[in-house]
Amino acid sequence: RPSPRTHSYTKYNSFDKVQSWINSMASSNSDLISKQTIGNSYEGRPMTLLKLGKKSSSVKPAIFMDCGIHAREWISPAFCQWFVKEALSTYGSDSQMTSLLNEMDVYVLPVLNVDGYDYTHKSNRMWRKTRSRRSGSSCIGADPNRNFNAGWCTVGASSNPCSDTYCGSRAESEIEAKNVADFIRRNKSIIKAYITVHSYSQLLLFPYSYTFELAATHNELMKVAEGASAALRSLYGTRYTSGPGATTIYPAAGGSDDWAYDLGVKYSYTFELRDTGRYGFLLPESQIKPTCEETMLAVKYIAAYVQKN
Ligand code: ING
Ligand code: ZN
Repeated sequence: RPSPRTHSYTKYNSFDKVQSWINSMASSNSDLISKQTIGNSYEGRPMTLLKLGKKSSSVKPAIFMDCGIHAREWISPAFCQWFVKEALSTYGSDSQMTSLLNEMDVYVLPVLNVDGYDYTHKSNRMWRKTRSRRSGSSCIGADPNRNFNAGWCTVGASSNPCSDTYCGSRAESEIEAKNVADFIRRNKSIIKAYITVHSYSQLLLFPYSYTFELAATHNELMKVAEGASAALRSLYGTRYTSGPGATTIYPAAGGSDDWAYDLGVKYSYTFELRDTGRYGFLLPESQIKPTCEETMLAVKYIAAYVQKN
């Protein structure tokens, strides 16, 4: 059975519900899934990573995907949950998923900013940042997607702790960003693709955001993004724009995709899911299913490309 009977994939689940779902998924599907904690958050919550893939005696190449780096972007963790469910329930019947999980491992971090995500459910729905405290300011948190070591705090980020795009006191000052960066550095030789899921704007972004310079493999990144966007659009007609972050959304330093790319992860993408602003972060639960279904096609497109390259 791919999921506990009580879990809903078409609701925005609380951190506690996601955490118990992670635990029961990992214990009831042990031939295809395992979990590991990559560290704890500032407030002590576990950051639990799921590893999907057929067990193998040889070292498999991998894809890393995180959701929920920004607390209020609730459709993002909903997508990671959907992805895990779909992967497990279509393995063995969908030829692409079967081949993907036979040949590669997919690491899924359903909620990166665990403290912020919990806070959006309990106190402030529009919170974006982490929940770290610092001396000298009563403002809380830093933007985890300005905290990676990629042109850190040079553009599109603030050094004011009260700003929503506060870059932190130094690169990886936020333990949640450091835990992810440490995992990716440790597994650098096997991680072939990095995918990070945000909302909203319907964009498929790739490096760079911290500079207007084009990535060394710009043409290939663009080709794969356009293929993925076309696959997404084929289901319900949802239009995505593809391109480098700096010119497609705005210049911003310290993003995880730029950092992963410069580390050597050749395929590095940021999704900005539905919608284009009608509901924004408050995307109705009725849109979870169609959004996840169409996004699956784009992620599977990227995965298939990575698998054969
Ligand atoms: N958008 C991203 C943000 O962190 C982004 C855009 C992507 C910036 C990649 C830098 C690098 O601002 C949202 N909606 O969070
Ligand atoms: Zn975001």
